Amino acid sequence: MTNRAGFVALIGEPNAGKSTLTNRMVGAKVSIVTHKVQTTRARIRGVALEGEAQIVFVDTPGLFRPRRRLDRAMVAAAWGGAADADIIVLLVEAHRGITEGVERILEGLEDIGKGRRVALAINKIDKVPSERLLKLTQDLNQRFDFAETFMISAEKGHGTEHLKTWLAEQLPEGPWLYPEDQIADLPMRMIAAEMTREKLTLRLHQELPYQMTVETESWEERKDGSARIDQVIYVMRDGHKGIVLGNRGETIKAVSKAAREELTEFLGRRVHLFLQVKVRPNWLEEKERYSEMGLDFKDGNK
Ligand SMILES: Nc1nc2c(ncn2[C@@H]2O[C@H](COP(=O)(O)OP(=O)(O)OP(=O)(O)O)[C@@H](O)[C@H]2O)c(=O)[nH]1
Ligand SMILES: [Mg+2]
Repeated sequence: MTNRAGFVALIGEPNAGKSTLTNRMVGAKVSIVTHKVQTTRARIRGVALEGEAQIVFVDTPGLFRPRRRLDRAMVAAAWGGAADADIIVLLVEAHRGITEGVERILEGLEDIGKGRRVALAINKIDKVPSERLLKLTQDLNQRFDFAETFMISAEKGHGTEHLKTWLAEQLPEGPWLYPEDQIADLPMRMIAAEMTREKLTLRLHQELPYQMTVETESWEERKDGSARIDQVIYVMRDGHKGIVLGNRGETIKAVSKAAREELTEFLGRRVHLFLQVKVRPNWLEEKERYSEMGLDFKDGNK
């Protein structure tokens, strides 16, 4: 049998379930997930095997109307991921249907989708009665020439195996792109920062998750086999620092505990995690913050 390999970009509106699907396909948590929009900020590659095929899933930031420099860099990263992929899968939320945001993505696909296969995955089918799905499938296929339509629940796992098999069949023949046991292509320090950002996002309200970033400052391997990881949480105002710390440091303690537990499981060894909060009013305009996130600063220019 010949090997197959290639890139599959998952695109869609924020919150569509792209990261949930990436993790399910890979069989491990490589990309963070929250109930809030705009969780993923950069392209996250997760590697899955299906028979003779190695499928490199490219999880992307959600596509929305950008306002800030960070938003623009995120949206550019998402379209860039689609433009580099062998296959694009557009995720649409079953219960929300064809929103204005979806319409805009379909317009973008007219261009970026040219010359490559674009599949449609209607996600979160567990949230709607199945009668509604047929109509939505028809409407979407009238608007764009999808190679195939899948009805899935990324969270529950419905229909995802079928999608995976199909994707494996469509990929070009060729050698695998990563070693057989590799599941992610992101530096460990970034994965670790993402885990902390997820725990923060889950606990902070309103705009705060969008006004902070997390970076791993140092990573020390200790003789006893454990790792000491120091991270900085950048916020924009003094008031935000107080909220992140919480009453008597409760919030940061809970975040640190949750992130440490997840990291310990991911690494399979003991982790000492130290978090520090720094106020940096202008971090959204700093080039270095973008490279730390895996984003192109230039993409944020108007
Ligand atoms: N009910 C249901 N919820 C789902 C399903 N898939 C994802 N979700 C939930 O939808 C929310 C968003 O999921 P994510 O995977 O973070 O979505 P995303 O598209 O990566 O979002 P961004 O990174 O913000 O663009 C989370 O609360 C998930 O648990 C599904 O099939 N059914
Ligand atoms: Mg995501």
